[in-house]
Amino acid sequence: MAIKMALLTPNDLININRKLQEADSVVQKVTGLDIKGVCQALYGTSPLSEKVGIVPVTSGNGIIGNFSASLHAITQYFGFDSFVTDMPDVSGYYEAVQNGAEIILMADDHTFLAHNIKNGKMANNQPCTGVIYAEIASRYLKADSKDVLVMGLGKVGFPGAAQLVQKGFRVYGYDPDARLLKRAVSDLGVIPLDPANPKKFSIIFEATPCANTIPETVLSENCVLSTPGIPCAISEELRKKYDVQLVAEPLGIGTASMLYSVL
Ligand code: NAD
Ligand code: 2YG
Ligand code: MG
Repeated sequence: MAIKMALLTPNDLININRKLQEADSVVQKVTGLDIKGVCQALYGTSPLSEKVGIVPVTSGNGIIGNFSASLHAITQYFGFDSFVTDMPDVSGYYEAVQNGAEIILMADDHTFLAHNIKNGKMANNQPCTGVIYAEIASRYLKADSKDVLVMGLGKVGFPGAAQLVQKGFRVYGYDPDARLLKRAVSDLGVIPLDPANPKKFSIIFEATPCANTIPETVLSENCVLSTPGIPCAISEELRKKYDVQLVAEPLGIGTASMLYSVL
């Protein structure tokens, strides 16, 4: 069975270093911490130049141009000692371990993992991405209340919503998939957002593969929108109109969360 999923494209990853630096300065402005600082606070860890082996994987839709090179740039940015293997797949894994990798990073179409083969810890990109984007949103220094909106309650959104509930926020949520919305209500105590009775938020976390998922009715002036979703949840026009502080980056923030979580 073919499962529809949103894969990265080489174009999403162009200028990854610049995108990461720009995201880092927004995170600093919003939270007072940089991405490293948020990861450290979240997991209580910090890198000591751990050696990371990045293994290209050819299965399914195959190699994504710029993916391994972007992981190489991202891991260096966060203070890891990383390399991309020459060979892909099983031969690449063998090469990574043979060359001293302590942490393996690799992805097929369904799973992007970090595995620390020294301490046994393993991380999955989807929950790690949800948790870090939610954590960044939750640290908004100028939030006007404990109310947050979560748009999209799938593989990334649900763990992010759980993080916000665990931190004591009042979490409003919406997903057009009624089963997912129901699960978030019953498992997490999420309050369903009533589209007929909208409310304004100063903190919004979005995790959907769709554009324009944030209606004007929920935006407040200078609100934070923390979103890993591709394409972006908000139009440039609405972002400007409400002076929205947008935290959005295609790969680096989620990867940092995975790596810090396995240290
Ligand atoms: P998913 O399919 O598991 O969940 C997405 C959810 O969004 C679905 O439940 C869907 O019903 C919901 N949705 C669709 N339209 C909506 C709308 N208008 N309002 C509210 N909800 C809506 O996908 P996922 O694995 O959670 O990934 C979400 C997005 O995050 C994708 O675009 C994915 O590529 C991206 N992603 C980015 C990073 C990153 O580092 N930036 C990392 C992982 C995933
Ligand atoms: O090794 C390669 O080049 C490919 N096998 C990588 C495949 C990655 C597929 N996953 C995605 O595109 C993302 N949805 C997950 C990555 C998180 C950042 N959005
Ligand atoms: Mg990211």
